[in-house]
Amino acid sequence: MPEPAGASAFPAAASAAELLADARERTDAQLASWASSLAPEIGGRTGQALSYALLTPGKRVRAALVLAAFHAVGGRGPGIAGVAAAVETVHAYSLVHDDLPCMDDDDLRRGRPTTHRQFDVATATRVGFLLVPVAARILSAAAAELGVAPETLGRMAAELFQAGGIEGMVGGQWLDLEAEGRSLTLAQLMTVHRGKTGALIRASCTLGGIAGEAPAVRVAALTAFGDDIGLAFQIADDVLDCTGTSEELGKTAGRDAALAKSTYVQLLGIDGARREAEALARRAIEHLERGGVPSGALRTLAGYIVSRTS
Ligand code: GRG
Repeated sequence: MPEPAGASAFPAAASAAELLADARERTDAQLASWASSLAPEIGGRTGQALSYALLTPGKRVRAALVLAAFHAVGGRGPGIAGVAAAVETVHAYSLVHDDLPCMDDDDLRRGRPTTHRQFDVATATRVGFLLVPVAARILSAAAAELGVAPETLGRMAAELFQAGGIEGMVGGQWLDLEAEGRSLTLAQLMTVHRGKTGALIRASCTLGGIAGEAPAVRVAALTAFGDDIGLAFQIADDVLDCTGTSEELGKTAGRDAALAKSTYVQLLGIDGARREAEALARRAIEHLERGGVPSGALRTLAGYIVSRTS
C-alpha cells in the first residue's frame, strides 16, 4: 500500500538508532505542537511545567514500538505519530509522579532536573494529573487523523488507559512502593514489573496493531510480543541501574539499591539478569513469527531493548 502524500516513509529496515531517531522526530513534533497550545490554555507556572514535562527528551522507545507495530501490520498514514505521542504522554506523566518525593524522590530525569525540582512539588503533582486527559485528547485527534472508526478509537482508549491504570502501570507502581525494603520472589517481581513498566510497553505494540486495523490474531501476537519485551525492558533497566552512570542514564544511577528495592540483578546476578532479558526477547520474536506479523523493525527494537546502554 503506498504511503499517502505528506507521510515520510517508515524506515522498516533501519538500525535501532535510526528507528528511534525517526520516532523522536515524529513524536516530538506532535508533543511540541500540543505543548505550545496547552501552555497558554492552562496558563502560568503550571502551563510552563506541563510544557517542560512534555518536552524533556526521552529515548521514545514506546513511540518507536507503536510505529513499528503499525507498519508491521500494513498500517499507513502520518496520524500514527499522534498515537505514539499519546503513549509518550502517559509515560511522561508516570515519570513526573514517579520522581516526586512521595515516590522515588529523584532530582534528575532525562539529563535534566525533575519537574518538581525545576518547579515545585505541587506544580509537578498537578502536571502529572493534567497529562492524563491530555493523552486522551492527543489519542482522539490521532484517531480522527487516521480516519479509524469510533469503535477503533474506543478500543485504543481502553487499551491505553487500562494499561496505565490499576491493572497495569499504577497497580505495578503501587506494588513496587509497598515492596521497598522487602525481598520479593522472582514471581512477585515479575508481577510488579509487568505492571509498572511492561503494561505501557505492551500497550504500545497492541495500539499499533489496533490502529492498523489488523486482524485479532495479529493484534494478539503484538500483545504477546509487547508483554515479553516489556518485562525484558525492565530487566535491562535493573542491570543499567547498577552498571551505568547517572550521566549515561540521564537519571540517578544506583537508585534501586538506595531505595532497597528487589531487582532482577539481586535475584539472578548481572549475567543471569542479562540472560533472562535475552531469552524474553527471543520468545517475543517467536510470538510475531507464530502470529504471521513481519518482525523486521520490531525485531531490531527488541534487540536494542536488551542491549541498550541508556
Ligand atoms: C499512584 C501508585 C501510583 C502510581 C502512579 C508514577 C506511576 C503511576 C507509575 C510509575 C511507572 C514508572 C515510572 C515505571 C518505570 C518505567 C521505566 C523503566 C521508565 C524509564 O523508561 P525509559 O528508559 O525513559 O524509556 P525515557 O526517559 O527514555 O523515556
